[in-house]
Amino acid sequence: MLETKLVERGGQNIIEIPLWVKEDLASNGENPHWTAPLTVAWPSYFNPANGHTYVLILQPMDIVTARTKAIAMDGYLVAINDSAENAFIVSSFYPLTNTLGYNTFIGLSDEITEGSYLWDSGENFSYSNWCVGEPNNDPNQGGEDYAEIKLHMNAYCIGQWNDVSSTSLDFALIEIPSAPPTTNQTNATISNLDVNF
Ligand SMILES: [Ca+2]
Ligand SMILES: [Ca+2]
Ligand SMILES: [Ca+2]
Repeated sequence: MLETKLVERGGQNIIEIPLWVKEDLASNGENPHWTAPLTVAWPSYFNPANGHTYVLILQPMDIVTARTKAIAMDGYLVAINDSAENAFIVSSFYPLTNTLGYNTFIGLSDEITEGSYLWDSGENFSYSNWCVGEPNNDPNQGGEDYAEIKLHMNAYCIGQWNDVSSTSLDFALIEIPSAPPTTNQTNATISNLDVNF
């Protein structure tokens, strides 16, 4: 069993999960070898503009795992619906992710029809904030159908989006279409994270 604990860091409530990234997960040259505990930010990130709660899981994972965790929390991988929401995400989470070497999945893909992007949330896809030259569906990666937001300090075009492949590992940002839960619900959500390596 993993022991999670709620800690305060920089005025934010953070769930700390005592896991360590295995070195073989850092095969990509831009990813550092971590030795620090992984953390999940919860429940501090309430966006008053839409009344939604955002949970960042600071654990490198593939897109299938990321989507599974979002659903387990009664949410979806974040749908960035306008420039204000994009700015909220960058200002809230870049300070947590910028030195950690991974970008962050958002809930946008063209896995059904190449070039036709859909939000996991089911919302209309109208706003976009792609990095210049993206999405490129990079053939060297066998195609790319899943979107990330660039939130690490060495990334080109920080705060903008890129498409990556199904084997890419990223952090996950989950949007929950409700206000932060009560303490009891928070405890339930911690168990729902079901983090395993
Ligand atoms: Ca949204
Ligand atoms: Ca694609
Ligand atoms: Ca790309």
